[in-house]
Amino acid sequence: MAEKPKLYYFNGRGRMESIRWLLAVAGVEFEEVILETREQYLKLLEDGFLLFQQVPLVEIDGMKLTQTQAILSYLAAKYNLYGKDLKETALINMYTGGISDLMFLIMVHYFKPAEEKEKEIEFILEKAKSRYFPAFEKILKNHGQDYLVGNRFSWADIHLLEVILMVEELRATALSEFPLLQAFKTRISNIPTIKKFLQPGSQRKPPPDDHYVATVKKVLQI
Ligand code: GSN
Repeated sequence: MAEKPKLYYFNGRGRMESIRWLLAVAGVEFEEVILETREQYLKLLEDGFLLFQQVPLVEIDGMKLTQTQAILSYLAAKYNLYGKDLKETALINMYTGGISDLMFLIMVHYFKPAEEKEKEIEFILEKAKSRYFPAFEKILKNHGQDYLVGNRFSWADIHLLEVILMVEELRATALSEFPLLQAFKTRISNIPTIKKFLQPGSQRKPPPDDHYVATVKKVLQI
């Protein structure tokens, strides 16, 4: 039997969280190596595991993969969540690219000084509600299917649900003007592997706290 994928990252979401989501939703068990110290990171560098001296790192199928996008594309293709042809894959790339841009805004705001955070949250919510959510509401309306691409479940659906939940953590009412996204959220959350991942005790990480931010800064010396 193939070994379980091994994920090297901090004990928090960051760039690894979408990888955890994809694996969990595909029903794949994975192991995690949690980086807590500078020494662990330096050891990975010394061993030549980090091509560009960066994490996330995922050991899978005899490869040591870095670059989040490359890892996600590999997993999406491997687990049949990447469309039925090149055109569907292009749409999935376009949709997930936009979602990742919004996720990145959320991810980095946790690292901003406390006095800038409120303003940053308002900026993120404004972008979500005026740019990203209307785009996906329109896609769902025009496409008229349960899923974003084709008529089957894909990585785009997983990624959209992940970002919806991230935005709702910042403002619980964020979806109030987007009825199709509300229905999408309910539908996708009920897919058995997702339902399981959303329950306590799964490998899903909580929103970043001060300890997580301090650990990342300490390990990377940033
Ligand atoms: O998407 C990717 O995996 C890369 N294009 C960027 C990865 C990256 O920036 N990793 C950071 C830590 S995770 N969060 O942002 C990292 O390892 N930074 C150390 C460094 O020296 O760049």
